[in-house]
Amino acid sequence: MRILRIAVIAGDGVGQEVVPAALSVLARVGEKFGLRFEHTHYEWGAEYYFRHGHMMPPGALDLLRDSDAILLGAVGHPDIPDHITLNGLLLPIRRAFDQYANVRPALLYPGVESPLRNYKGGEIDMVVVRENTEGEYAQVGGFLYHHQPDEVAIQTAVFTHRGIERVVRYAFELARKRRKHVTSITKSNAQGFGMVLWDRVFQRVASEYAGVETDSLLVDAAAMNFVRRPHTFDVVVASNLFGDILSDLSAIVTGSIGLAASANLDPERRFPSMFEPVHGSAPDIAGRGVVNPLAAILSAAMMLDHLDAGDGAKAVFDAVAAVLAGGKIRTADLGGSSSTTQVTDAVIALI
Ligand code: GGG
Repeated sequence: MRILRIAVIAGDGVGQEVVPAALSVLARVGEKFGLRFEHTHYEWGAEYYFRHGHMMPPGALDLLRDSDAILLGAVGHPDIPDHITLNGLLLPIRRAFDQYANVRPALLYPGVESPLRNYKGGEIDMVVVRENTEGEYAQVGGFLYHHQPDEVAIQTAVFTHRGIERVVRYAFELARKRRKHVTSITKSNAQGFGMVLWDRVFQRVASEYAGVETDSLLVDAAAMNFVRRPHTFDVVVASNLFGDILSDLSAIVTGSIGLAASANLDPERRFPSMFEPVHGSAPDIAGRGVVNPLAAILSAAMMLDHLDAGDGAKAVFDAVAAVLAGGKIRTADLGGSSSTTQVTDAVIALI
């Protein structure tokens, strides 16, 4: 029997509900496909911060290092500034394990209503590939005259040839397995250094992929076209900030951020990759048993896929698609009244 060692960080808010849901789906996949999951749970996040003054302990990254993958719920708490929760847990993990490709699929499932008129199931199917280790989230900068009236803050976006090239290349390789189209997003008319480098590297890598069509869009035009004609996008590659923003847009045009899964990948497999729903901790609905578990369940399916447990992954993707197509069992974000547990049980029953 194959053993998969999974580091589990449920984190904050609804993370405490969606991660158990994903783990119970994985348990069913394990039974059916002969996999044994060895979970190590790390109680890191906001509660840990209240007790210890940091989101995870010193040495945390070394604890994660030997796992096959990391499953994360959510980070964020109303009583802790968001830059502390994000920079104290999520971003250090992405950087330490060089998870440079953040892959965020957006599929309009049959049975799910898009807020966009005239779009039916299957008609929106794109993947946002977000650069995940540098760019605008590099955390390079500082304060001058901190907390004084004439305070100055400097935040530097870092774009490297290597960092751009590898994520763009990942996007092209992905496009080769899909509809063979890559759209690059920048704002190089206004951001005349880093994003000019991005455009140049994109053009050079594109020249190596003769069978893949390309577009380059400014981020403002891309935002418009995600709403106006989302069916025209296949693989979209963007910087850390733009990919973060656009993937919320791609999530909502396909029905709900409650369906948006993501993978933080080290495509070279030197380190564990991390899988997490795109949504945050949602403190407004946390603890009520109503959160949509499907983003976390689909993230777990992406994890199975990455770990070469493709049959298990397919079984989860198919079960989720069938539950959504059934049209009856769905949480409130999709217009239903089912609980987190009812949706999870429906997925498990179909595996
Ligand atoms: N699901 C993880 C989570 O809590 N995400 C919230 C968030 O703000 N993420 C920012 C990011 O993905 O960079």
